[in-house]
Amino acid sequence: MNRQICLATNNKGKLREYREILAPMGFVIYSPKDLNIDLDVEENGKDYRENSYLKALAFSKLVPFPVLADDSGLEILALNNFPGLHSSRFADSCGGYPQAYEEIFSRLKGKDRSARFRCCICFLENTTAKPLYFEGLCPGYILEKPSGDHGFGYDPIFHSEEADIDFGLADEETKNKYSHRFKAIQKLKLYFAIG
Ligand code: ITT
Repeated sequence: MNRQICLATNNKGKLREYREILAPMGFVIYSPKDLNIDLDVEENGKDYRENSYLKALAFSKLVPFPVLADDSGLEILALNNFPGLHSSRFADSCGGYPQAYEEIFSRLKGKDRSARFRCCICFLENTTAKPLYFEGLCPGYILEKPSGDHGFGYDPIFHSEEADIDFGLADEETKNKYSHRFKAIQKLKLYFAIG
């Protein structure tokens, strides 16, 4: 497997995590910025898979490497998996993450706080290749108030059950042992028999 990969994301938090997880295995992860690509793909797929494929395909047309795209989100069970596929857009519509946290706290009053992060990776060797998908889940719950400022996105309001830590307090190494992203990457590694 070619160990030079373009990560089709404009999210710096995702980029950091992929590098941290894959660099020790000899992968070189190029960001769109590294390749002078300025592209914002419209995510109008019906689910995480479709969105990850849309992103992978759009970038694959522009780069000479295989592409990995990540579509992910926070799913709150009592809110019918909201914000889910719309996690990033929901934060934008609230005016930022701190405001999105408050909105979630108010919608969750008196409700069960179980939640999970979900990640779907699309690996695309080239524009005509069959896309490969790898998924991971990270179960936990929504905190009563923000805790810490590590990670990105909704990490400061999420407690990971498996890691038994608030992701906002977790160092990268800890989050990357339990996260939805790590689990999806593990499946990709198994598929390609990467040690
Ligand atoms: P790209 O599409 O450019 O990759 P994005 O941030 O828009 O960047 P998504 O559409 O996949 O990516 O939205 C994922 C959102 O889900 C992300 O912006 C966060 O709000 C949330 N999210 C996903 N994984 C997360 C994690 O590990 N920690 C905290 N929030 C996460």
